[in-house]
Amino acid sequence: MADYDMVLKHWGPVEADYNTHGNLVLTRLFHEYPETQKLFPKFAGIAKGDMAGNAALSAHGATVLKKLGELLKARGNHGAILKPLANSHATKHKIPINNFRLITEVIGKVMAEKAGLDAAGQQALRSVMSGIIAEIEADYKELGFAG
Ligand code: CUP
Repeated sequence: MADYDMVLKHWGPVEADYNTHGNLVLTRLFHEYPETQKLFPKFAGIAKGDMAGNAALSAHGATVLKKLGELLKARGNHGAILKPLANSHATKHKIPINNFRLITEVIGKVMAEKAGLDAAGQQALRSVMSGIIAEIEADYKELGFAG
């Protein structure tokens, strides 16, 4: 099965509740990689213990997972989705590229626990994301953002 389909097979539970899963992803990202919390000024001041109930964190987590869902469903035909995302992350949010690798690992773990993504599925997610991240990186270079 193609990597996209291996991940999409487990997308149902994520899609059924983007806010809850999105909060789990960002809360875990900020706990496991504390420096990532500083990337978005509006999240920098949230105490570790308050993350689970933070609506802004849930909302952004939902945004991230919805984007990932769109990318997965496009099965590689995602130029129109990815380009604006890469541009805004280079010029507006200034998110260094390695953070996409970190969030990929966290999404894999959350999906393993909440959506039954197995080891092969996690590998498929890494593979899909490494292609996407390479495209973001190429775009960053074009824009002169070191990333
Ligand atoms: O949109 C947004 O916000 C993003 C999403 C995505 C992109 C690309 C691919 C996938 C997804 N984001 Cu936000 C991202 C990120 C964050 O938040 C954090 C960290 C890292 C990354």
